[in-house]
Amino acid sequence: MSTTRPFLCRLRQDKGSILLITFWALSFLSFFALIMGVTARQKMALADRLNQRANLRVIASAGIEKAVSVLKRPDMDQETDSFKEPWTGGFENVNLGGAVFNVSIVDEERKININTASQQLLKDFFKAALDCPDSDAEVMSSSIVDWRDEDPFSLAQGAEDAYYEGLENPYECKDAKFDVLDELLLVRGITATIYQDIKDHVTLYGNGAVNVNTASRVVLLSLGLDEGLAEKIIAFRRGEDALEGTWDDRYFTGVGSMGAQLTEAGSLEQKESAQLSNLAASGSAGVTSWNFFIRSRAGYEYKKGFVAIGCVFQRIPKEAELGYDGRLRYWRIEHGVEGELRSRDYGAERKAGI
Ligand SMILES: [Ca+2]
Ligand SMILES: [Ca+2]
Ligand SMILES: [Ca+2]
Repeated sequence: MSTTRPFLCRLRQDKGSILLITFWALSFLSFFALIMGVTARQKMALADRLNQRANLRVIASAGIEKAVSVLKRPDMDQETDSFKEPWTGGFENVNLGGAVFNVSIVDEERKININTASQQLLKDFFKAALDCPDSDAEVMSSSIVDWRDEDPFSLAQGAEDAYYEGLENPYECKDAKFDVLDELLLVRGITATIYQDIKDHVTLYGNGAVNVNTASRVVLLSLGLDEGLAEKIIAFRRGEDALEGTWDDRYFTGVGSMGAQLTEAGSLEQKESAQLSNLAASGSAGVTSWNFFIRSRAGYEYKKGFVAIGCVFQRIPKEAELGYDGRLRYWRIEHGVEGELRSRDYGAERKAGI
């Protein structure tokens, strides 16, 4: 008896220890499996998202390709560019690979080129776009000129190193042309709010001649035309149905013939005729567009993510035949979910931005 009892006790203790170890081992394995499961699910979700993004990127690129092929079509009049051309309006809700893409195309020549515009043109632009006091327009336009000119001498209301180096967070005046539109935010007098108000009317592309066939009311006013004449130009372009981008739209065949075309379509006052003569003499207007901002946005109908590509395409007429070649001058990719931009990558000529 005395030898059997301790043996039985030891056996019971060993069994208890084995059970305890087994219990802990099972618990650990279950926990490990749970962690593995969660990690695997996260990895699968990430892979799915990356896969989706890669697909959307290809689909958004297809939208850019489609826009470029339209812009290179050989059946377009190379002497004029207007809203009558097939690129106008872009493309809406194109289905591809289970997703949808939307493309907008805007010619850059409808805008004011901040690298080439004179101080007076910039001043008139600020007054037209912002309805601001003359003194504010003077400061912003002079400061843009000082920002891009190579000299260190400030215009009366402009700004060079002395101004920028006196700021709380000092920096130097660039003394070179704008590489990206965002640089405007560094120029004296241009706040984030003002930048938002003007960014769709300004460009870095083209030779500075604004296309009167596509320019907005604000840009037409900046060119020294009065409100009444700007309205007449827009009404002429829209045609009988008063809508832009429809079959009955009209266009100007040259800046010098605007007066005659407007007179034929209605009436033109003497002072308006004088404004058009000044415009033709200034060389700041034209009837053609060569640079186009294309934005292609792809997304799935029932999923939130999107990929958007923005680029500037410059078309170049072919030498021996009709139609165009071209080059991409700027490329930007954005991806995110609805209402929230997650990231932004740059490619192509990153410097020449919008
Ligand atoms: Ca300067
Ligand atoms: Ca200067
Ligand atoms: Ca129309």
